Amino acid sequence: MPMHDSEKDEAEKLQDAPAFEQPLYVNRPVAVNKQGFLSRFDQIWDARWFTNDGPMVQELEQALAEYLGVKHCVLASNGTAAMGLLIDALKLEGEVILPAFTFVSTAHLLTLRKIRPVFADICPSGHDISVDHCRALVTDKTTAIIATHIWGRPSRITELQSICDEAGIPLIFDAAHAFGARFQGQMIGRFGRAEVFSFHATKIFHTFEGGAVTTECDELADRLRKFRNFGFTEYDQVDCIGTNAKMSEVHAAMGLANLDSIEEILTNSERVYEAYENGLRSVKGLHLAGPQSKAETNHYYIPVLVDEAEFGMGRDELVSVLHSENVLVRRYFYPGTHELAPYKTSDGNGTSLPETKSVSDRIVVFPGGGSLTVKDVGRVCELLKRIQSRHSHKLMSDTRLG
Ligand code: T4K
Repeated sequence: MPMHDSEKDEAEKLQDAPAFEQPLYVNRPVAVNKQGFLSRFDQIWDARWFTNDGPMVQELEQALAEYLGVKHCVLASNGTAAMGLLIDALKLEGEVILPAFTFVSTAHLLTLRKIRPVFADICPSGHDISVDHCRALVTDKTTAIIATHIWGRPSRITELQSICDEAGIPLIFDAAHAFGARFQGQMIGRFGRAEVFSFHATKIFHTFEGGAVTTECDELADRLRKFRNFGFTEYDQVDCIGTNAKMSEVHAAMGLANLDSIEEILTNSERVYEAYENGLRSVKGLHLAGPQSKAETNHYYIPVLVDEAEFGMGRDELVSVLHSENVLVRRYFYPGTHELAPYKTSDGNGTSLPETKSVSDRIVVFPGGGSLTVKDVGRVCELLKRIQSRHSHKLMSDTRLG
């Protein structure tokens, strides 16, 4: 089929300047309440109280506990430090089950503590940990399950809780993606023995760097607070081994400013998600991996599966074309953690996780959430259609030449 002039123009345009003058990043940090941050920064400056469980940290802990509807929120310097505190406070050992399709930080924390990470496969529908595989992996050495609420959507909480109850082990959630998400109408943060958030700059709610453990358990919260401050109980009393995982006042100030704007952030995120939902409907072969229930997601992530046969181009080629157009999509999470160098050679070696492999080979995460506009999304979806049509014309003319 010959190319029309207008299509030729488009094709040439695609080859010249990138479609977006400024890069579109995946999860570019939300920056909505500068004044709220600066006024708190002034207070910190005047009070000259910069860290060590200061007033802003205490205020943010209380505000977050209220917002999430949970008894305790223990802030930490980042999400990985928060998960480390929890693993130590619960005295985990032996084996811990976690999904391979997640960020690598938890596997590292376990391995550094000589705990064996046992990688479970995921459900093809939600990309969350497979309940059936978890059940099959529990042994008498298993001391916990750490499930990730992937893409800001709740895991299958009820089913996982019953496996843990039967085995007499704690259920922990990596809620790094899931601030603002809900399960059965209640905010994520109050489920399992504890949940762990990342408040990294790229998360929907952030404190520049930061994290938290949330729990209903008084004793666990006390232990976490001790562990995050070198084991100190009193001014000069240390009654256990601990570390430094404290959050500073400036980080807490950013959290308070963002919490003031959380409804606006969540609403924008939902608008952007819906714009992708509409726009991608007309792009054959790109499938937005939808949540189980739209009422339960925070809408912050735009995970898309590429069907090579339908779209006409494989995932990796699409990523590289989009990068050349300044749409800096990411292959989160590729490869599965069990296939990363440190785990390939350890006990993870040879583990076959077909769903993890299938999803991680096809997934591409688009810029979404906080910093994007609905108009940007429209332009991204138009660009995708142009890429698809240019590619199919190129294939046809190559075939003819061949
Ligand atoms: N569990 C899960 C499921 C997680 O996703 C994470 C972290 C954790 C646990 C651990 O929590 P933390 O210890 O991190 O609190 C990023 C983040 O560093 C990491 O926090 C995050 N997950 C992971 C998925 O992504 P990179 O290496 O991919 O980030 P980077 O620098 O490439 O940034 C991502 C995008 O954001 C880029 O497109 C650029 C843009 N960006 C980034 C920063 C930092 C900006 O525009 N401005 C910025 O300031 O790891």
